[in-house]
Amino acid sequence: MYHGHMDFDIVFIYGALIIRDNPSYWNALGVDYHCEMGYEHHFVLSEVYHYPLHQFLLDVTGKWVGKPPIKSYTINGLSYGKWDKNNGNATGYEIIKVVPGKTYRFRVINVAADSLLRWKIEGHRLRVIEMDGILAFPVWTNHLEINSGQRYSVLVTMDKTIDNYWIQSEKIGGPGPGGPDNGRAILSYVGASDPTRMQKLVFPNVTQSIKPTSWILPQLQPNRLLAQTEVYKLDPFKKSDRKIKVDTHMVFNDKGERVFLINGHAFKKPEKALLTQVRQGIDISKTDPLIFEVIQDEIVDIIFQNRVIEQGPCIQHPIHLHGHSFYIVAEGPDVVDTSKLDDIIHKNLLNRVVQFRDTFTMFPYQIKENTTSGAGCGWTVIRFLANNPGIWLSHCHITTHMLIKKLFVIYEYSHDNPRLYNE
Ligand SMILES: [Cu+2]
Repeated sequence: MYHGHMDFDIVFIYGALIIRDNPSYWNALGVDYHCEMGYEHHFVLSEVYHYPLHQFLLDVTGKWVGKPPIKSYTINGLSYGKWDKNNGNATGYEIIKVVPGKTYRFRVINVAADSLLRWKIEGHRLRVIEMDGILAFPVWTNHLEINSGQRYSVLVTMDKTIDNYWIQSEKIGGPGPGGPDNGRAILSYVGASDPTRMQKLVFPNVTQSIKPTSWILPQLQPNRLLAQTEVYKLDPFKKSDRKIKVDTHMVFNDKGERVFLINGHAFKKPEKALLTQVRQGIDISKTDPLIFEVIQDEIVDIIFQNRVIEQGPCIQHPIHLHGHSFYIVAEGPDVVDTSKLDDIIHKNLLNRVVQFRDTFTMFPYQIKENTTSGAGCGWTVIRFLANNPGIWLSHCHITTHMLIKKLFVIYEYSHDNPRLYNE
């Protein structure tokens, strides 16, 4: 996917960026991963607020008012029913025509500014084969749990009665009200009656949140046997050379603004672009405690600690690291005990599958009595190989969190090219 990254641009500037595999490669993969050429479609999930942008920014980054509710979910930019008072601008849902009996690869992309979504197709099973560009051992499911910034591919066989079926995005997880119920598209078998894009819906009941423990997608295991050898340069069992702790706590500052502190600091927007500074020979890691230096070819662990926010509960965060895929090597409730971490990671790697991707969900582990601001809300450790020198942002993919500084920088130093500059 691509999307705007400044302010709230993500709700206006986004789309699918699809890199297709070489068909000869697909033929070698076998039936579990196979769909015929051309039987593909993508679904970009987003959201609309129906609220003035300047006011939105002010409500979130100024004295805390809170973010307005999401009024519409869209699939491929389309939705129905809540675009304005008279519904005059509604374009109606997207209709995807499919050939009965064929197997399709559907790419599902969540570029929503905020929402963790469940995505499903009425009556159809999904075979998940890819997460964030990494091929996985296929897992069967009735729905995807897809967080902001995440991508999946699923194979779906059109083996049901010739008819029209709902495709649905709905909000899961997180505190507060559920999301809007108009995140729909229509799967229409060739030979079925023409569906109307604008039909009023009788919505099936929106089901309640799924507990993190019953989630399906943590089962997804990268399939290292397949030919993506370029991406698997790191054996997750190799111990890290460097550990970076990222301990976040959302508080109110003295102006009444909400702000995320990381290790007690709020990220300062640099006065000059960081890349420019590096090219001028400045060691940017000395300019801000939230610019973490790593050295090319190091194995790096980032330990993310989540905490109860001020005047609020534990919340989930979709965390993205630019420039790298990583293993999610450990996670747990409360506060991480770093003295035992290497052991925990090793046992974890022996006993369960670990995902390899570029955006993960930090689950909001909530210990009931722990509702004081700053109490532990769970932690996650990711492990990556520093094989891509540059200046890389890591941030929460909830845009309002990023706006209030849930972000930091990995400065990946290269001995061969210390100024990151090709003459
Ligand atoms: Cu967040």
